[in-house]
Amino acid sequence: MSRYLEMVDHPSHVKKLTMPQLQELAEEVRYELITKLAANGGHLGPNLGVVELTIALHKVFSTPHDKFVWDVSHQVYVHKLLTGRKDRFHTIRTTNGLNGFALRTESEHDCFGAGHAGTALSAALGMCAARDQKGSDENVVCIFGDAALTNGISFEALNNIAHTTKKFIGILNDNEWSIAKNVGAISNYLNKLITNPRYNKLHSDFERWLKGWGSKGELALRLGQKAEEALKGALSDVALQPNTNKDLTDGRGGASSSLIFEELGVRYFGPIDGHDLPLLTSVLEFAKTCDTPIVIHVLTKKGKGFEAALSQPEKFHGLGPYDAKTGATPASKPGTPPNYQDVFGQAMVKLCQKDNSIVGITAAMPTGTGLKYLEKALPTRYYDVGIAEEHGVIFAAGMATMGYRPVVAIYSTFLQRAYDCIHHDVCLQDLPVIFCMDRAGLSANDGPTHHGLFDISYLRCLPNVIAMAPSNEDELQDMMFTCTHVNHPTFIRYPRGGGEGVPVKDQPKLIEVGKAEVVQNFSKSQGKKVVLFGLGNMLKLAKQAAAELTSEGFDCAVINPRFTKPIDAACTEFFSRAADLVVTLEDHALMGGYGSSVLECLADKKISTPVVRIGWPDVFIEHASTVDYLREKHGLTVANTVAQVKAQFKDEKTIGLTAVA
Ligand SMILES: Cc1ncc(C[n+]2csc(CCOP(=O)(O)OP(=O)(O)O)c2C)c(N)n1
Repeated sequence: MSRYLEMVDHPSHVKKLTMPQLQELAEEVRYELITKLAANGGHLGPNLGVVELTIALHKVFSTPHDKFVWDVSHQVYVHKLLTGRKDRFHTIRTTNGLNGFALRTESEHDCFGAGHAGTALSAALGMCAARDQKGSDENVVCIFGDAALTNGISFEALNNIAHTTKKFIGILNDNEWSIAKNVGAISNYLNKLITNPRYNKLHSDFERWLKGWGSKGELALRLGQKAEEALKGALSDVALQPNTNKDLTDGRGGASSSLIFEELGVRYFGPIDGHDLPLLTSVLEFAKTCDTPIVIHVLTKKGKGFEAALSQPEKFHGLGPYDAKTGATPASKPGTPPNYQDVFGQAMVKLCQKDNSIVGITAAMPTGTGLKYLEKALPTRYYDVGIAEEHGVIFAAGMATMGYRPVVAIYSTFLQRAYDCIHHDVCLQDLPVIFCMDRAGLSANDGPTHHGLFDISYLRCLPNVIAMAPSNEDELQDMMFTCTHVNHPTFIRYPRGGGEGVPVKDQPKLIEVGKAEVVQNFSKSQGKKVVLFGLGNMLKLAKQAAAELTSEGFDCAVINPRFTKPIDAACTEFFSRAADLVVTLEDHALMGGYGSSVLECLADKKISTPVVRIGWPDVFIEHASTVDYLREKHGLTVANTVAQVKAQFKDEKTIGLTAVA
């Protein structure tokens, strides 16, 4: 079936194909994406949108010599298929399989890894600067989405391009969608560009500009004219419509234009149809000859070629398994506990209905965080700031100074972007911003870019922080309610996916700040005393380990610490003095995490009880099919906890009434 895809084991093979063959290849790639991703899911929609663009890039440029820098890099599946990874493509996002993002260690064709948005323009510009320093001749092509463009770093890079290099090729892949619909003034501006009659004027400017280049300009002009000819044809197919809207004037006598790019010293070219292969290849050929920074505005359709994905761009941005024919996704099994994100979203609506000072803020993740419930129920209390975590956090700080209780709903890993804002704008001013950190723990299929394993460490060193982790979904709601009564920055971390299945109360209750919950006290049996502090979702594991240890003669206490800052020093001291061994369990990096805070507490109080810490080791944890696989591999299991406890007592003859195994 896949006649041409079969032939492509290296991008150089793409160059050998004729235009009709490339068009066939595009169809085959689409089929491959739709059918191979169905089993495990993935970023189907964005990849269906860049099929022609990626083929054209490989037709015109030559990786690994030339560099493709993809923003977020969730749209590199086609690139993977064309760069010698098609035989492993079905393994993408699974244990030991291909990573779902660009990964330098995976292929020489992946020159820059990513997973977080907004990094591509800076990285590509750095590569251009290095190339210029070396005097080498690589083309550096940066592919960034319309939502990635709204990110602050993208603009920081754009601000620097013209005075850093003469040769920079940017491709603005505009499909009008972030994960949800793209928001904000930049998004509106791009829409104006698409529908702007001034476009034609720009192209005559462009011609004049090319003529100034002498002999090199001649070639460029020939290619440019070819491209323009093709463009004119394409434009009617794309979105160019006469623009009669007076509101779109730009204050300079013309309609709103591509001035943002042009004023930044970057030539703007477009918009062009991103599914027209001949057009794309000729425009990219032309771009190759440009000795001035250039941005090509490419219009694509997220989900192109698959009806279900076209009609539901948000769902098909990234999803689990689906039916390759209909796009239907399996319904969750009856009795499945609700996801934390849904409990969060519904609790937000309840809290906001009772307290007018509470508002919700998301950085382009209304569905992933669950804040979409608030958007629907109380739209005026909901803010989507776009992919702009730093801005979102400082925006929240601003609102807090005016008496509001902003709740920043954010993934743990994306909050890293806003670290200085947490420090300088929220904590230093001791403002009551509430951070609800979803995905605090593993995001197994995504891998290291998305695992939220560092927030306890990076927050715990900041004064004024109050940080906590619920052990179930009801406690999440209680913690949210509690945070609305605390006049300091508060942070709640909870994992991806389902809760524990406990009922969520109608009315949340206040929790005492800094107080742990004693789940199980020592039984005063003869056995060696082990206290297990199981943080957040690890409380369940602590209970299971305690049950097993108890059956082997140990006397166990189990604590739900609730707070990672301040930790409950009195409880920690009491149980650690009483115990022969302390065990801490956390779904977080061991380095600087909750266990470290217990060690510090014990050191300060001169308590010499040994401590076993269970958590993630000091490496970036890889991606895998399941959380369970990674927990097994890295020892976050009941079996390893029990084994480590027993190892502490290996020289003892008995641990109570039973002999040590
Ligand atoms: C810093 C950061 N915040 C949020 C995200 C989550 N995220 C992944 S892709 C995406 C939308 C990207 O949209 P765009 O750049 O337009 O590319 P498209 O998916 O439309 O091709 C978002 C918000 C992220 N990866 N990084």
